[in-house]
Amino acid sequence: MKIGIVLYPTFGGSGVVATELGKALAMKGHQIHFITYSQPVRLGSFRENIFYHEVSVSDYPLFDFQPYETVLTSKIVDVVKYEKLDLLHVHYAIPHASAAYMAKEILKSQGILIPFITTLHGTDITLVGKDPSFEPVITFCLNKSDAVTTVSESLKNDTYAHFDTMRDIRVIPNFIVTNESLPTLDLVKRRSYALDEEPIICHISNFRPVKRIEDVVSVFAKINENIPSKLLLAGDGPERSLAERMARELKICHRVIFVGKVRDTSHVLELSDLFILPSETESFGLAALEAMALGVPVISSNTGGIPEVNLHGFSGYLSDVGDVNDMAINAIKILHDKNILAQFKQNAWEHSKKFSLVKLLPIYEALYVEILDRYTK
Ligand code: GMT
Repeated sequence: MKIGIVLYPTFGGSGVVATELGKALAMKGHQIHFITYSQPVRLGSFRENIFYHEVSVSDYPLFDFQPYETVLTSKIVDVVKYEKLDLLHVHYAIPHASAAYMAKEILKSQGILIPFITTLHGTDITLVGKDPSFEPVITFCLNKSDAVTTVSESLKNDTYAHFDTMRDIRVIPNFIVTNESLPTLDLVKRRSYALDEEPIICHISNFRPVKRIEDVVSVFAKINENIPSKLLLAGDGPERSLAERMARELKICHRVIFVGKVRDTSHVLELSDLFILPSETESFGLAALEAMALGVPVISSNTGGIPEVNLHGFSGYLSDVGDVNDMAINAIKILHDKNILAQFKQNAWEHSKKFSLVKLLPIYEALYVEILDRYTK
């Protein structure tokens, strides 16, 4: 199949999932055309069956706001027409679903039929999408998509709760490339961050308020009072200075290491003993799954789709949003005994296999075939 994937190219989970999906489909022989405004972070270099079409918006002085969605729509029309695409798969509703709908209508007027599938990732529904300034457009596009998928049951329920739609929504969970075994620890590298007896705790995100970075630092401070540890913070964003300020106030600066944006998060996860994800809302929690796939247990909030990923008492623990005491107690339960930690690491890795790419890729492919069949009959 020739598939156009419209995505955000940044470090966000939706872009990561869309890119990894495209790469995996290309490996299976499909021709993949990524359409977005800059090279997707996880795309890597030149690969067989993968093409990248950049949407560049010129800076016209009349506009205070450059019309990205219009330029994206024209680019989609162009790519579908000249690359002879069979199908579009757009990730994140805003503005990708409305651009795809518009492109579809333009192409229809020229005698070209193209279906589009919308995958909802979270904030496009739970935070941004339900804002009255987006809601009517999102509702319309959900109803007009040839198929809608969400990355968790929780997000599916949120979509029905916030939008006026009765349409069928399929849940296709996010996936990871699973590892055959737990990675072997690079002790030399680990020693540049922590003493052998100090657990390494980590958090990876875009440091937006929804991630509750303040809770990450509070939980870590409580753990550190009981078990001297190190905190690795990967990523960057608006709440980073809050985390730095808190670390200074709590006098734990020497224990907190900011590593900034990391292209390959496995480098941080491979050194870590525990991952903290205390988010306010999270449709899935791909970062937690990526941690589990490398044998890192997860201390998280119990919001949104996280309980579908992190199993309480097995791959980690879940607490109410903001309950930093409970999170710290749970973390200490895992970290205080080497055997318990080893068991949780094993469990996290085992459970991550439920989300292996090998299991989930055929579900996407089957959906593509089903939708295309409707267009050819
Ligand atoms: O979480 C983010 O800040 C990025 C965001 C995105 O839209 O790229 O992530 C969302 O999609 C991910 C991939 O499906 C999910 O794993 C995240 O849980 C979801 N984020 C939220 O719901 C806050």
